[in-house]
Amino acid sequence: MTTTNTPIITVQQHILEEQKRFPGSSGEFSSLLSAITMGTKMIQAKVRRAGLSDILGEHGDVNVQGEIQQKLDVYSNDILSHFLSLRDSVGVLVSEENEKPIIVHNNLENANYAIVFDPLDGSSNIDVNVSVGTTFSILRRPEGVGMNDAEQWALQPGNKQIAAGYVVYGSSTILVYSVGNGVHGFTLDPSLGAYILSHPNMRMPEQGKYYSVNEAYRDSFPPGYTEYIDRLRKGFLGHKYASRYIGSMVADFHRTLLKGGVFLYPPTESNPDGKLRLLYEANPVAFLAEQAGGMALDGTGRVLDIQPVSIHQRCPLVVGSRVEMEDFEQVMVEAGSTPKSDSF
Ligand code: P6P
Repeated sequence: MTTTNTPIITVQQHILEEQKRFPGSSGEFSSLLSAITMGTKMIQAKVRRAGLSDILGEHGDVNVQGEIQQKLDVYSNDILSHFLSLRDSVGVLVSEENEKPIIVHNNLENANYAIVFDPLDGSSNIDVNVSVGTTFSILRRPEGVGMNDAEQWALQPGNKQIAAGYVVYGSSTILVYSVGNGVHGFTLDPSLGAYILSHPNMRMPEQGKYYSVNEAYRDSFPPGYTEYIDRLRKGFLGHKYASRYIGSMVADFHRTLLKGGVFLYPPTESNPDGKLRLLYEANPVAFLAEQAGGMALDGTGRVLDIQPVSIHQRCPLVVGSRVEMEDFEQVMVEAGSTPKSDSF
């Protein structure tokens, strides 16, 4: 008899249960996810001590994005790459921090997965103690594609993801993931060093009260976006909205998943294709949003249907509750930005 009526379920136990949904899988899937859980536990330990171990400040190098790397970026990338490379089932790694894909096992026949990840999203917020996060997406090697074409392992539309998730390093450390069977959240208990199921079967509210966008760029948003944001500011469909913007996509999405509403990163003058990366930012959250009953659009259609052409390509992202998202879609159709579709 435990001291509580609520079963204590670790993420490892949960993954094993989910694993049963993949007939014939030999535990490689749970091994993959355990690499991510182990890596993020070590990342969070550094994040929690960032102010104490002179790890703050810039690493000095510049990453493929042209951004000055923070030391935690580098550490997080090294840690996740290390643990994932230990898994025989991993063939290719694609990280925001690496210009090219990393070929992990080019001679193992069961190296059939590509893991796409952003080791530390929101890193510009590290030095001011604002929540940051790790995102990941798991793809199966496309039929007939070998190691000599590593990019093709990752250049698949988001609807091909077999799993995706994130870890948000906030007031607590929470892992959220889905293997296509709903969305589940686990809170790290630092005293146990274990992720414990805290948010089973997460559902995004049908409608929320927050909208989330960097309004400083408002004047450069394409037609439709400002009209939509004005509708949110004035309130529609019966209630007023409040604005929340953290500036870390994982944290802004996590709030949207829990409370509903909408998060937007539209095209801007400096980022005409949007700032967020399709493969390891938009796709994972779009997968989770849809699994939780929400929607994710890029202003012209469904994010998960975008066929990627380069591993670091950007895309606009509007993600949130069904009510707000259907309204967004309608506004964009009227603005001529979105082709009329009957799929929503
Ligand atoms: P802006 C963080 O640097 C990030 O990549 C996302 O996590 C976040 O949503 C976005 O950039 C914030 O960008 O232009 O509003 O500062």
